[in-house]
Amino acid sequence: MLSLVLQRKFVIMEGPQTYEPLTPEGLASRLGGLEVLRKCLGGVADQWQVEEIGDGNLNLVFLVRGTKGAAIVKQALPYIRLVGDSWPLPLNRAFFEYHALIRQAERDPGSVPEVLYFDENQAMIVMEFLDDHAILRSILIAGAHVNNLGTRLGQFIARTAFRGSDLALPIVERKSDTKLFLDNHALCNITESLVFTDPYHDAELNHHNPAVDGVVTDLRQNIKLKAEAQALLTKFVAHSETMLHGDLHTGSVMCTEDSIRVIDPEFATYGPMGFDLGMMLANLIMAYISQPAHRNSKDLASYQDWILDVIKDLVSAFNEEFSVLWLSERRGVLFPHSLFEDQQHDSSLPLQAKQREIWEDALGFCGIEMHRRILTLAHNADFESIEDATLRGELEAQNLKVGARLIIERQSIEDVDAFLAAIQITKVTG
Ligand code: ADP
Ligand code: SR1
Ligand code: MG
Repeated sequence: MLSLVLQRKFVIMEGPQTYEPLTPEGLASRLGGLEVLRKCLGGVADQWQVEEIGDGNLNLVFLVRGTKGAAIVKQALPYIRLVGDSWPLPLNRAFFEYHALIRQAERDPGSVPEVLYFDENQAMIVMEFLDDHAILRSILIAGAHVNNLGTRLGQFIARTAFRGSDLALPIVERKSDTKLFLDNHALCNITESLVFTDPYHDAELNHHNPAVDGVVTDLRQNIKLKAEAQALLTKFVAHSETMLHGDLHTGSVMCTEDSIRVIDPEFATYGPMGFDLGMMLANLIMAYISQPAHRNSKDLASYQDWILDVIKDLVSAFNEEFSVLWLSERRGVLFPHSLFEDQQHDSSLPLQAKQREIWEDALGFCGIEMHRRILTLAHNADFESIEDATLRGELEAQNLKVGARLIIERQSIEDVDAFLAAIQITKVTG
């Protein structure tokens, strides 16, 4: 099927080189001359073993192995892989992914795969192969543990949020980065429609389990909910505050038992600080809510408790790290020391207000993400892999209701304990 779409149908002239999708058969001859790849893989290019391992919605991902090592070659396609050529998508998403990866590496060293090479014309990034790592979503479905997961994710989100913003960056750099990433409008537009808007009406590519029809009708008739979802979208489009990963779900994190890396920031844009936090919380909650379908009754409670601990660690690491950076790296144009510390005036009041705003936004974005993963085009395996249709319907319904509650009540959910209480309103057992 895939090889059909790869047949030279998309040969696009862009600048000096001709864009052409890579194939497993042609990759070695096309990239064999790349010094950086030869060094990393060793041996001669015609002995490289190439496998297309992409399981994402958008791009080609090749694992290339040589005698000495391995590397990942990721290439954008001029359309959405999940849908096909009826939905074109610009190749420049690879450019934004590359720019986001190098900034994330600088702002939180060790958090992302190292970029080895970037070819803008071919929309191709060559990067470090995360050997032995698995996608976090599969880890959570399988019931495995990752040490330090919540803490590391919380630090990543805080560091990238803080260090990409006017709290930290020199004003010229922040403005030129904002300009650069706001050009990623095609991918932002997917988020704007598919994530924020489509759950709340009968959009063309939507699909959902008929077992949740009743809940879906209620959601779509709830004017307050739709208004709040649009208020959150307004924040997403109009609050260009920091460089976001933009698609930070459990499928964008790869782990071993002791290592945690974030991948796939092609949706990077400038947006509100609570967005990545809310997306990640939503995906952890969906892992939690779907557990009764994946665990036996002996392991269910302890594994769900572990996920709750991960969520608590994440929120507390985010807040701690953000506070540390507020005190130690606040060198941007916002909340300058000249107004606070230099006058022996405490800056913890504006810090708390900022953290409160981020938390409230995050809860809202969290609810939206919980809705779109059940109702629009791109569902997630946490629910999609549940074979028992009745149980799946019950869990999806619970997920939808919790999402609505988070969106509507976000201003009164004070802290992580109140948040965790809200996600446990309806218990469904396996
Ligand atoms: P897409 O943008 O299409 O969603 P991803 O960047 O999510 O593609 O990559 C698809 C899959 O390829 C991931 O789920 C993962 O299994 C694998 N992958 C991506 N990057 C790496 C990497 N650096 N090391 C190992 N595997 C990777
Ligand atoms: C049509 S793209 C659907 C989803 O896949 C990506 O991974 C993003 O999550 C996007 O919303
Ligand atoms: Mg992707």
